[in-house]
Amino acid sequence: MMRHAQLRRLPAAAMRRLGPPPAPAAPKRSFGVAGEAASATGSKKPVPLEQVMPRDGSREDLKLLPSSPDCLKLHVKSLADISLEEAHEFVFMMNRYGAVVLAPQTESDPLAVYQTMDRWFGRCVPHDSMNEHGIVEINPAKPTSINTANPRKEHLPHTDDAYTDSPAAFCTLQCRQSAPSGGESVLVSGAELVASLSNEELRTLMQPGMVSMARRPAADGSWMKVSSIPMKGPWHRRGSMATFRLRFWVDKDSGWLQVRWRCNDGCVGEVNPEAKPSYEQMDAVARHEVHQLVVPLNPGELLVVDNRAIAHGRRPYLSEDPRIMWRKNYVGNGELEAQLRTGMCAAFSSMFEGLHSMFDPWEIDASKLKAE
Ligand SMILES: O=C(O)CCC(=O)C(=O)O
Ligand SMILES: [Fe+2]
Repeated sequence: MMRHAQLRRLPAAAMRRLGPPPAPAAPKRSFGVAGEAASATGSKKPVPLEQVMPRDGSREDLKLLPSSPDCLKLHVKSLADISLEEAHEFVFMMNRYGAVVLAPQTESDPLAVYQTMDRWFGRCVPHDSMNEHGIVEINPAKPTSINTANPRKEHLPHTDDAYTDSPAAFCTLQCRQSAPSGGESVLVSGAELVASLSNEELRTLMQPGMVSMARRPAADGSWMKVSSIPMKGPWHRRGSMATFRLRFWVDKDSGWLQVRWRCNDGCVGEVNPEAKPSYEQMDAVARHEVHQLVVPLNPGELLVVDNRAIAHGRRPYLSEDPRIMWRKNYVGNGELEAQLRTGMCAAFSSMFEGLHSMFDPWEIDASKLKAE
């Protein structure tokens, strides 16, 4: 069984794929003397997290996108019938990069692909616009949100389900029709966002009620009421919005740091003034080309993304071009559960100390919440 198969490293293939380290970060800020965690008086100084999340390949467990989209491509004979070798390669690449483009050599039934995906990733995460197969069609002719409605506007980097209490572990995007004028997928490593902060800023962002957001279906652009979005655990309700503190969290079972991200794209409501500078800093990083990996997809190719390590989006394209993507998201409780680790990296560093206590689940007493 795949579940019990050991993850085998493939050094030669790995070396081929690693490529040069990503380009240096764009906006640089100063947090005081680098490496200095405490002053002479004992008061702690903010520590830049780029020190604990080096993006030069020196930290093996840190998921980082490669510098070329070719490195993400895994050629397989058929998506419906993947070999054990191909599955091993897929696991290796996912754990290294947090994203893989599965490129089939033979065109198979586009629905047959989901036999493999369902087996690998388990239960599908429901969406209000999904069809009977759990697939959401991304097509501006029948848009699902304000962000998919307008091709001429880029869909800014985000992680899916960022306004729910348990975002999908894996997103799959199958290209059915690509736009000649653009519409490429855009990926950003969550590590780039975190590395632009100090440990103090990260702590602030993890406080309750820092950012409010909700889904905005395309029909009228109205905010989708939080009552129709699954909410429990570390959430508050403010009017029709969810306000949350867990822009980042540590998975209690794996101890890995996970990201939840949305650029300020119209689905974000209020940002607490305390969190504003760090949110804006990360927003600038996510929008900056130097941190974005542009991934063109051909019809039949399928992009798989670790939704807790990598943000995804889409480049603009001309409205007259047809473009169709199929999105299906997963909980991650399938055959590959034991081999794939979601999240950016292990959070064992002392920089993250004290943050675990914030992840103890607590239930909101719904009767005490007043919908405005
Ligand atoms: O259009 C795309 O490629 C991405 C769409 C997307 O990210 C979404 O609907 O959540
Ligand atoms: Fe998305």
